[in-house]
Amino acid sequence: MHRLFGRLWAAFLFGMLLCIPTHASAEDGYQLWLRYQPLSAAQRAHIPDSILTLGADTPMKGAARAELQRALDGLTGKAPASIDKARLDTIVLARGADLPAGLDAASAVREQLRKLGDEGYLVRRAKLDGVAVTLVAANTDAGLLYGSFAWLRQLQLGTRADQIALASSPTLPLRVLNHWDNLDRTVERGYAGESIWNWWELPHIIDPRYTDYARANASLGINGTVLNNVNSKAEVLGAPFIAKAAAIADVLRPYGIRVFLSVRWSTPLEMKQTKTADPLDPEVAAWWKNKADEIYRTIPDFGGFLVKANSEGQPGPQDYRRNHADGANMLARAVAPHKGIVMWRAFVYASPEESKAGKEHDRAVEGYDQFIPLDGKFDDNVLVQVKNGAIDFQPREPAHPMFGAMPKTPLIMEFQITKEYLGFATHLAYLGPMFQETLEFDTRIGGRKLTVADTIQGKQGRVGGIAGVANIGSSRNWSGSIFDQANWYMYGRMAWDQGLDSRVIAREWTAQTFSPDARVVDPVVNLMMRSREAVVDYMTPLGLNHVMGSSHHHGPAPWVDNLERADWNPIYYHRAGRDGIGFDRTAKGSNAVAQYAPEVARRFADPKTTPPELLLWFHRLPWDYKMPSGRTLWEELVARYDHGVAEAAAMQAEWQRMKPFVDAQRFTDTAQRLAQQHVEAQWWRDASIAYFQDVSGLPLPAGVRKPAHSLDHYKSIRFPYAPGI
Ligand code: BDP
Repeated sequence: MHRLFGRLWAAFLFGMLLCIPTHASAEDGYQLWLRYQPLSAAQRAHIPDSILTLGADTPMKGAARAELQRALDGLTGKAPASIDKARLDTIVLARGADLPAGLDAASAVREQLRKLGDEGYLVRRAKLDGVAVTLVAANTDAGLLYGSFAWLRQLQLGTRADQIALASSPTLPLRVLNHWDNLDRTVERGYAGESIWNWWELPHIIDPRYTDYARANASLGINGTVLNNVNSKAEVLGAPFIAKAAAIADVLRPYGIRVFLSVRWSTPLEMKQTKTADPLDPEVAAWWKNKADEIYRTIPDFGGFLVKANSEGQPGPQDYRRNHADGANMLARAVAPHKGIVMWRAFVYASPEESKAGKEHDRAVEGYDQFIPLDGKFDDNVLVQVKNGAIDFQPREPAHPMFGAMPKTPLIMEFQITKEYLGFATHLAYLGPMFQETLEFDTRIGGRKLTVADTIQGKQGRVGGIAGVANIGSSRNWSGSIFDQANWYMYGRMAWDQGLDSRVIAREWTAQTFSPDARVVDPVVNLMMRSREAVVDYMTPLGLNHVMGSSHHHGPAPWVDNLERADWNPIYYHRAGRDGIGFDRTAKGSNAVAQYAPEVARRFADPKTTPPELLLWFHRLPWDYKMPSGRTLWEELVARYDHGVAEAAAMQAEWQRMKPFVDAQRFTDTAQRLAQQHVEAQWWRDASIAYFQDVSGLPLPAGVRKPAHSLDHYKSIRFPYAPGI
């Protein structure tokens, strides 16, 4: 008892030094899910009064301690000054190597830590010098940080402090955010204000927001961030920008987050420091090697490069008749001596010889066609980053056929958290069910159950990672809307564990963001869980896709047929005419189905065994095709649009019932967005029905309401100042 008290006294004094008073702030969403509101008296009775970190002090342990202190201040509603000696309780943070002699459970803890890897943690009750404590144990400081956040999450969810027992480790080593942030602070597909990175003021002026960004990500276990847009610029690799990135890296490091950069393939050429960007040219390889050395001198734990090459007009190795492996490997060799990696994107949809003699081209097959032959040709530190679906972040896509098809190459799953194609930050669409749908997709590769999650976790080949295109900006609430924070949260939780259920994650987020009261959690979670399907129904039902307004992707535009490339036009995707609608990806059409394992290919090849949700993705069918519901395809399509609008109305009504439980600011902001979502859902429905009625020449099914305006009206609507372009 006395020894422990001595340790605590030292911890307490240290805590006093660190203690920064917190001010109760308005509920404007800035605190995200780390609100640390006072707990109920019953819960509070069991909460530790003090924090003890064992072993040598490090910035990461300091970060964990500061977070615990901040949280305990908030959760207990008091400063830590009043240690109640009669009911002394403490939270002890110790790495396996630092477990103290007086710990009763030491050998059991060591045993468990053996299974928890570099980033895992263990939280349990134990006795130290005979006194009950809460122990957070891990093999590394990062584990201690994650364990501290996990413990705080449980407290915020309403679990009593003395009943928390946790053991967890991440399923993937690489869990990153991709910022599509430009150097002028605009954000490609960003709907939450400017970039949080104030490039102009960096590296001299450090916005405290960078620390809060790091805290939020560390609370989820995100351990990497790509600072800039995949459509990158040569300047990113100039000395001034490297210094700016280094300043951000310094802030993120204590939170276990490594910094990466998106690089433009032609950088050395554009900087006029080489005569070519050919990856096989020794001068080019030497340039990249020197550049990597330069970066690592300022950012010793730099993560590596993310590359978008030969995609949407970006330069790449194919400009020199080299392939993606040639390009990726050259960069990989530059960062390999520093243990860096290259994340090479597979988002390509046009081959170099694309216009191969007028042959019908299916954008959906291109990534697979270009990359599968390269399996086994990439260096060990190259990971190929694949979007969740083969087209482009649509409200619903079947899983990309590349998952599982490259067993010798580690793949990174790329999800889009920012809602470019799902209503920006205006529409409430919780993406949890969508990400889960992809991760759980059974590839049947090898004729056995093999989910997409299994393929990136290395259950079939090499271990990969996960990336999320961030929805984070400088808007006060970070994500443009409160409910868009849930998508950031959900992404981070699923990045840690792909087996987590999206509903469970929604419950966690709601409890921490609003209140653990069941009168809030149950209805809000129900609203969230139906939201993405509502969006699918009013925007892209039955497997339709890519029918959004040109370039900004806001609103319906299924009629667009005049864009430069055929596969940028909505009419290319839906192929609607008098005789039917949909894209034939069976053997009679592009045969994209053949890219899946035989069992899956067979299922998708037959409209009868294709899930209705993906029907028009794989099949072109007559309007009077009989659906499982007994309706014709046309009737079903119209019914789905109507259902989507009804869902938007229901979501709006459900939120209204939350008024007594939610603070005015967040309630009103959300209510306004839901009202606008309902209006836009109606617009999507009306414009789409008006158009498909026009091309099909069919009358509206009986009892269906006519679109409010003429097709010409919908076609005339323009959005010259839509955000995110
Ligand atoms: C598309 C976006 C575009 C991105 C591209 C990509 O519209 O802004 O640059 O994806 O992922 O969906 O590279």
